[in-house]
Amino acid sequence: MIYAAITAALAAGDRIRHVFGTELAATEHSAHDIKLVADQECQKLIFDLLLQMHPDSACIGEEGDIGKPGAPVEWIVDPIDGTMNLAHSIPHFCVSIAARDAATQKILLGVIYDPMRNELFTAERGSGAWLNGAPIRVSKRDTLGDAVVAVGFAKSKESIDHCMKLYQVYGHQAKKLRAMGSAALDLAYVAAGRLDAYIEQGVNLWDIAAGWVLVEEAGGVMETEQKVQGKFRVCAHSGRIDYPLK
Ligand code: LIP
Repeated sequence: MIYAAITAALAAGDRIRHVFGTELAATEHSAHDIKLVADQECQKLIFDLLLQMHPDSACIGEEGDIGKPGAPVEWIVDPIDGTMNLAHSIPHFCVSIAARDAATQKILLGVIYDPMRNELFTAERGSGAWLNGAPIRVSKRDTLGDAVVAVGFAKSKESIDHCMKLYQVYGHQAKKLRAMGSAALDLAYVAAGRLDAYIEQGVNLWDIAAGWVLVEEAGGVMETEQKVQGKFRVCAHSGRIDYPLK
């Protein structure tokens, strides 16, 4: 199954790399979000490839769901995580594809591909986490004062207000704060030990599903809470530092 996810992620990543830097048509603008035609095109490309290789599966995505109802395996896809960055020609976004066991709701595998750096993060449950074929592990830093913490700014007033509180705490107590605009890449960077933690409130399952298994297979901890309207509060970290506010 991971071969199908990698094939689809690389194909979508190639499509995104080709449009990077061009004028991209938007389908939706809101106060703190944007949706692009490219999101829909990449999701269709990904779904078509996944269902060609696994016709008995179902697909859940940011741009809608298709596939066999009641299928034993569900693909959870964010075709472009970091859409705002792509729309502003900021080269920090990725394709995120996960597979979930429909019966247990357990995430089985995750693939995150950054087409601008050609970095392919992969993980299958029980088989470790990898970056371009090399094993990755979470950070060994064990004090908050040495930690680099990513905080995601979601879209609702509630999540933005909460993020401001996170900024107050970690702006003073962590080594550095980062807000880079892609939950999936933040999670991949926690798994790779580049970040010590990623915290956000108000993200969707497709933003975090692939990174979830990556962080756990890299030896990290995923603290999650499902909130209203299917949104999640996430604190992903190495397990070596206590984070006073999540
Ligand atoms: C984005 C997330 C990011 C969050 C943004 C947005 P998208 O996903 O990756 O962490 O802060 O509000 O939800 O919309 O680019 O797929």
